[in-house]
Formats: sequence, structure tokens, C-alpha cells
Amino acid sequence: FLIKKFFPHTDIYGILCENLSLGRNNIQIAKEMIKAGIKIIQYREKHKSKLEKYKECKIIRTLTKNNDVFFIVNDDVDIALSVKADGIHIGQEDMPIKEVKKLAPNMIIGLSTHNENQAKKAVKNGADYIGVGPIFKTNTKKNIEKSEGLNYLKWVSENISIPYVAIGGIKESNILEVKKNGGRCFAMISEIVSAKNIAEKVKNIRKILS
Ligand code: TZP
Ligand code: MG
Repeated sequence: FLIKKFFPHTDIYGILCENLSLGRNNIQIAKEMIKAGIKIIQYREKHKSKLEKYKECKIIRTLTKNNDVFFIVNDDVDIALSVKADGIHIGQEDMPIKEVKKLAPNMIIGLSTHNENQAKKAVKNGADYIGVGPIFKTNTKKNIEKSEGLNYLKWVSENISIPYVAIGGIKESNILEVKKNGGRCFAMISEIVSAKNIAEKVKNIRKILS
């Protein structure tokens, strides 16, 4: 199954966010991420019209496909389907996972979780992977449910059988701590998209992880 190919190893899960990208656009950042060797990219854009998001996803789908990069769309199941993304990522306040599965039966579905109950429920309802966080305090996502952070991650690593991705405030400076608490795949927004030199940032992070 496709997900096995992308999630078993310790690595970076890149998430786009144009507002934090120092004036560069999502397409440029996606190209930089690909050049840096990131193998999972999520399109997450809360401030654009459906049409703009669709157009960007269409381009990023081609770029990711040509470079063997896994492409996940946040929130918009319709866009994910129409550009033939590899997966869709949803949150606790989005459509129920069972309904998303009905709409997109062949797509990887990721669900953000913030506590043990949500994680267990995600597994029961058939999520392919879960987001685990916020691990640390972050300014990137406001109004996020609190989590026990590293303790919650540790619990997931010991109790949950599906792939999981740590997220929230992860940086080069604290990623080793995340790894020590069970982190295997690390989702980052600001640390990557706000890096002046993304390739160098990724290289430095990988050095720390290895
Ligand atoms: N979900 C949980 S925390 C978060 C999301 C989308 C934001 C992560 O952004 P950053 O900049 O890596 O802290
Ligand atoms: Mg959402």
C-alpha cells in the first residue's frame, strides 16, 4: 500500500503556508521543498479562494508526481479528488472520516488528533495516519485544541499501530527531543517555509536526525 512507502522512515513532512514564506509563493516553496528532497508535501492554505487553491494544487500535483513526492491536500476533498492527490488531511471539525472515505475511497486519509481518545477513534474509523500535536506552542495555528505534547506523542508511539506525524512548533532546535519521545515523521510549517535556504535547513535537520 502506498502509505507504507512514505511513512516508515524518520523524515520531514513539509506543509505549505504562503503567509509565512517570506514573500515567496506556494509554487516556489513546493519546488524548493522538492529540491531539498522532502518526500511528503501538504497543501494547506486558509486564505485563498477555491479557484486559487485548485489552480495551485493542479501545478503542485504535477511537480510532486514528476519527482516521486507524496501530495496531500488539507481540508478540500473536492480539490484533492480533482487533482488526483495521494491523500487528504482533515481535522476534528471537518467532515467525519467515514464520509470522507466514501467520497475518496482510494485516497490516503490523515486526521489531526490532540489526545488519546481522538487517536483511538481515528484508528477505529479507518484513518490511514494521524497528526499528533501540537507538540509545542505554535503561532502558526490559532485556536488549536491543547495537547499533552511530548507525553501524548510518546503514548501514540507506544499504543497506536498506524503511521503518525508529529506537528506543532517543531524546529531544528527541538526536533531531537521530539524524536526521543517517539517522533518518526515530523511535520513543520514555519521552520521550513520561513527558512531563507530551505535545502540547507532540510540538510541540517536530517543531520540532527541521523
Ligand atoms: N496542526 C497542529 S499544529 C499546526 C497544525 C497545522 C501548525 C504547525 O505549524 P508550525 O509552524 O510547524 O508550528
Ligand atoms: Mg481542516
